[in-house]
Amino acid sequence: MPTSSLRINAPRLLANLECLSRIGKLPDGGICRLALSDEDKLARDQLVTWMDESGLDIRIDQVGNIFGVRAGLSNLSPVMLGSHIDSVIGAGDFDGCYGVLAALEVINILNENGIVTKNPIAVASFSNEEGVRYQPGMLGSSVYSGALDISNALNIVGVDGSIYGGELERIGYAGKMRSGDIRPGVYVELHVEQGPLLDRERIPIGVVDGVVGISWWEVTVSGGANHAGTTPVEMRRDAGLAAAKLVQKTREIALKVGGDQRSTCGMIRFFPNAINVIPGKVILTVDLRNSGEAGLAAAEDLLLTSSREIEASDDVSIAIKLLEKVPAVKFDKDVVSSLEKISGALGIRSRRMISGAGHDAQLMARICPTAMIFIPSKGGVSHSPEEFSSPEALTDGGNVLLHSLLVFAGVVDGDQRF
Ligand code: HGY
Ligand code: MN
Ligand code: MN
Repeated sequence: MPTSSLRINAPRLLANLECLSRIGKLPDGGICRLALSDEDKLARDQLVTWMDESGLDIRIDQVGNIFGVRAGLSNLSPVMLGSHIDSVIGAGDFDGCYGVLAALEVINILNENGIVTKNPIAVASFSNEEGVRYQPGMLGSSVYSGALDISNALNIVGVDGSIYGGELERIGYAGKMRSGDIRPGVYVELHVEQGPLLDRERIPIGVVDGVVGISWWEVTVSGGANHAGTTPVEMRRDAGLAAAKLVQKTREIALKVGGDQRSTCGMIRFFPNAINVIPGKVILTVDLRNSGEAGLAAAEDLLLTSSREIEASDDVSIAIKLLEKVPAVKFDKDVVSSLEKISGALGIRSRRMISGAGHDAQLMARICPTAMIFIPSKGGVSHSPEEFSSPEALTDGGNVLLHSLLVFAGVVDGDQRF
């Protein structure tokens, strides 16, 4: 069969996505497969089984990234396709998993058609991309790309008090391969958009040429625990009220900085968290994002000044700790234009866009030419059980990934060979 008429086996991809989505399924819908949890282990085991069945050489690195490698005719730099399979709490079926399983589907098509690529291929599943249990997020790709030191990573304490390295040993994924040893010539990540743009504009493919900058903060508000009934207002040092004011302020920061500035308080914990005790302490998180470094810096400054104002007005103290800082990236223009051309050659309309969500590609861009392919998310919803992409969209994205691989791995003539 001429390579131009190759297409993925959509029913197989959809079945594998459905199978993986059953691991960590919550009773009320949604998935909870936090990094290095028992559910993550089960999903990893399933992925490794599929990789083995597809004839891939499985390698696991010191931080728990999983790679399935397929030899090429040469030992040129491999083409790497991947994403992540860990999830947030109440996740949808496709965030991360789609990119990993579509890459595996590409391998199956090559196998079934007896195609040996010029470049080797590596399918990657990066560890702890979401960062819900262990901050920072994109931990596996950060270590892989040299942005985070392996010993620091292994000693990270999770929100549940567990230690990253200890949990990695417990689930049996503390690999021996030095992180970063497979040096890709190009990295392409297929992902659901997780935003409203493609769905709203009815465009099947997004060619992603950049990702926003992200900073994550842990804010500790300390006041004074006291009796809910006997303590007059003027005597209160209410950490709960002060925290509520800060949550309001973070929304005002996004509006004040404007543009594509985003700010979110996703986690908040009251201490002692008792109905009749004025909270003495509150720990909350702030997630700031902006496609421009100046905008992100302005938002961070406003977070600081807002905290100082609330300290004064509410007689509390506020400590702010940086949990993660990932700069905005622009992807490789040759890879971007190749993806556009490939989508066009398949007769699938595309548009360029940047990503408001963080991705492993954001780190891989530090070490090799990188870009991403998006498909529409219905209603732009993600990080929710309502996340949905149609079988047609999932198939389109898989076919663009398949033909991108054929070009980048030297099987067919295309724009760029790596
Ligand atoms: O937070 C993010 O943007 C990604 O889903 N990890
Ligand atoms: Mn993701
Ligand atoms: Mn996500």
